[in-house]
Amino acid sequence: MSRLVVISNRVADPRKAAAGGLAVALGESLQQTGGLWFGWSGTIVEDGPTGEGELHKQQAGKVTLATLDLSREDHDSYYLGYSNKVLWPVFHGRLDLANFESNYIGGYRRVNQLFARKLLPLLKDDDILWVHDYHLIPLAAELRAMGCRQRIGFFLHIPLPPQITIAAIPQHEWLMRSLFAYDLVGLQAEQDVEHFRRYVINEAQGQALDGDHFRAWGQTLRASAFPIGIDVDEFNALAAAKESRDMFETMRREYSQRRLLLGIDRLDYSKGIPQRVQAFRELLANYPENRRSATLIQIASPTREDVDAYGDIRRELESLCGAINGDYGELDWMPVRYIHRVVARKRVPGLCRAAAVGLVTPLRDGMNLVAKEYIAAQDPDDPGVLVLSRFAGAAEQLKEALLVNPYDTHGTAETLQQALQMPLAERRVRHQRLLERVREQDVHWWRRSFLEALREAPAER
Ligand code: ADQ
Repeated sequence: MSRLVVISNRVADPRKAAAGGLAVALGESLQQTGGLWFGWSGTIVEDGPTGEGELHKQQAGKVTLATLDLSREDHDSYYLGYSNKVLWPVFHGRLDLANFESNYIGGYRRVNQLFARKLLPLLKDDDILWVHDYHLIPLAAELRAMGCRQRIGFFLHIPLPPQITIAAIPQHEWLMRSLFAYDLVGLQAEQDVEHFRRYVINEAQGQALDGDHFRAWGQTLRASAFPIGIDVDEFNALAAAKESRDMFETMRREYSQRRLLLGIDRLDYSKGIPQRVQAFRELLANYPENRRSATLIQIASPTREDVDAYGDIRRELESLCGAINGDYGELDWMPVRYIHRVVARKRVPGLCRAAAVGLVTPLRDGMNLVAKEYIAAQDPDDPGVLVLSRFAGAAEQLKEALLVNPYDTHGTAETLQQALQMPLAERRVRHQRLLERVREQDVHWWRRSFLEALREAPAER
């Protein structure tokens, strides 16, 4: 079997449980093939030269971890700049938050070239390469320019927006053309594939062929949806462990007379957290029976704080939660508990299980794994209800959730009330169907189907 080489912005040691589902899932294939995982080391060299970085190698069982330092200038233009101030907002439909400063693209190209140059000598002829996410879109094109002929697949973890939104990126043609250096492009949802198809036909004047194959710029590739899942067994093992059971008991005790609604997210503007809190406010206003009896716990972990838009969303959320607690709170009841921190992964299943309603209401999301974790964590005999944004990739699979438009505050509030009122029999039926889907299309299924498709993809080189 060919050796698997994974390339992503960050590298995790797959043997460490804290690394989470993706690292564990990729780790399994990497272990089987004695693979290589390549990426940024996390180290920034303050006055380092641009386009250069020291390579570190470390053995993690059978897996080699190869990581590269980045200079401050490269990091800021490639990661903070082009990746997180251009690609992230545009791909999530937030053109208003994009900053098309011209020096970002230089850093993005330079770091992709640096990755290619340092990776190439580590490759064997029959390796199979799997590149992850928006930081590294042009990596295959850079590798090909240096003579790399191995099979290379790409998976985009975030949504691919409609053609006219992509076209707002000054370098969109270069970016989309560079995707055609891959043999397989994996997207989260069918809707993303549809956006890809429209771009190829209308913007690139290419063709859609049979079986998700596309031809443009003289190259053919396959682009299909491979919805990412969670590691259900790993999650269940966490749920059964002491930390999680303790968490569940504590929450049940603390909120014995109250219903919990729960949101767990990175504090990202794509996650729709202020809109969710507004909907909760409207629930309290329109259905006063929920006052004193419902509590929203919103856990939002700090993320990308070097980017201005993230400071803005934090302030907005703080003031909103403060206002609701001021307006509706009682001496013995706070409507919203907002916690700006990470919850230990070991406790997440217990917390999810204690919540009567799971709120996953992003304005836009590639997939959203919290939705799947919430389902996996429920007691099948008395499950909670998932309220899910129709704009999360997960909505294509999780049709039995209560789907909402997070921009519609009134509609979302009505759905929250419906969730809180849902009879046990209906909750059970919906949960059972959702759980089947989460189990069938778990992270191992995702990895296997992507790698199988990559091995079979048309490789013309
Ligand atoms: P993210 O945007 O990070 O991922 P998501 O899919 O929800 O979003 O995954 C987040 C993970 O981190 C989950 O396992 C969740 O439990 C955990 N997490 C989030 N906030 C936390 C907190 N405050 N405390 C503890 N744990 C927290 C990107 C894309 C998604 C896509 C994934 C995987 O944006 O759309 O689903 O990659 O492809």
